[in-house]
Amino acid sequence: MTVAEDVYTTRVTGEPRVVERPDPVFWGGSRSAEYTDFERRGFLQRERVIGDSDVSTCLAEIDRIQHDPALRDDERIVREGDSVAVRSIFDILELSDAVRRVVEASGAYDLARDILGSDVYVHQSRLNYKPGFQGGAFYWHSDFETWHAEDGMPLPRAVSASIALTENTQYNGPLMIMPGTQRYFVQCAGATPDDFYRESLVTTMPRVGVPSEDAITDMWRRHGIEVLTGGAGSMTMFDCNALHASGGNISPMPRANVFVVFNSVENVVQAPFSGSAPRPSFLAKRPA
Ligand code: 6CS
Ligand code: FE
Repeated sequence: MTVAEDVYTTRVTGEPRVVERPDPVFWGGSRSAEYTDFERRGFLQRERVIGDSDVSTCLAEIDRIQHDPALRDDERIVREGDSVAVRSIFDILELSDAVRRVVEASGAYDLARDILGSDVYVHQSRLNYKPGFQGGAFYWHSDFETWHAEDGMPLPRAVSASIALTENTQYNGPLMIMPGTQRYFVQCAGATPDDFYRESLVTTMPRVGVPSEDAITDMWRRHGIEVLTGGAGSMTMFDCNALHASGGNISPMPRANVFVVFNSVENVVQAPFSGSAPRPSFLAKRPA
């Protein structure tokens, strides 16, 4: 695909537009009721994909990594902008064999293969950790908009599995999705600054790569917002282009979720479509 033919042009200088997505949401063959529902809403949820002992194993690994002096200044450990509290741990599947094994046993890989209609590889893995009282928000965005512009992901043929390690309640910063927005590509305005990830991963509301308030309001009016609660061990699988966000967490209860992004092997990342330099491998795995 050349930039000239790029349907998913974004980081525009003029007025951003909303374009209908020409590509499928469900790329697989036979559709179960669950997959038909995923195609319509842009996400699906499953309870208890991992058991209590696996949840405990993963939480212990998060604690180990957070307190490992050898990782204290590692750029994969992203801290909140206004404190030393950990916001995200990237490359969680590389940093923890235990977490990797738990995710491999969760059913997420097979589910991603079914939805994407091909074999898959991990584009990015992370733990988003919203500690009690200090968990920061993530403003409304489409992951695919970033992965297309800054990582060179050609088409929206990727999904994210979010596996809850703590209960996700209404009050501790759960994922919120605008169901159906996966079918529209919301262009964003503004050129991508150099090394933008150093800012975008930390700040609640990045200055580039987020839709306008008008676009978000329009999408909210047409699609509403669903708050994705679930017990520890539950999983949400959502489309890479669904508009989503999460509020801050000022409750005493932490919200810790493992996110694994599966990309189709037929959708391997190329040169970033916004012309910026490729991001580090902990954000976007590149073919060897
Ligand atoms: O830039 C990224 O890849 C990350 N940023 C957000 C807000 N969601 C996806 C991903 O973790
Ligand atoms: Fe996101």
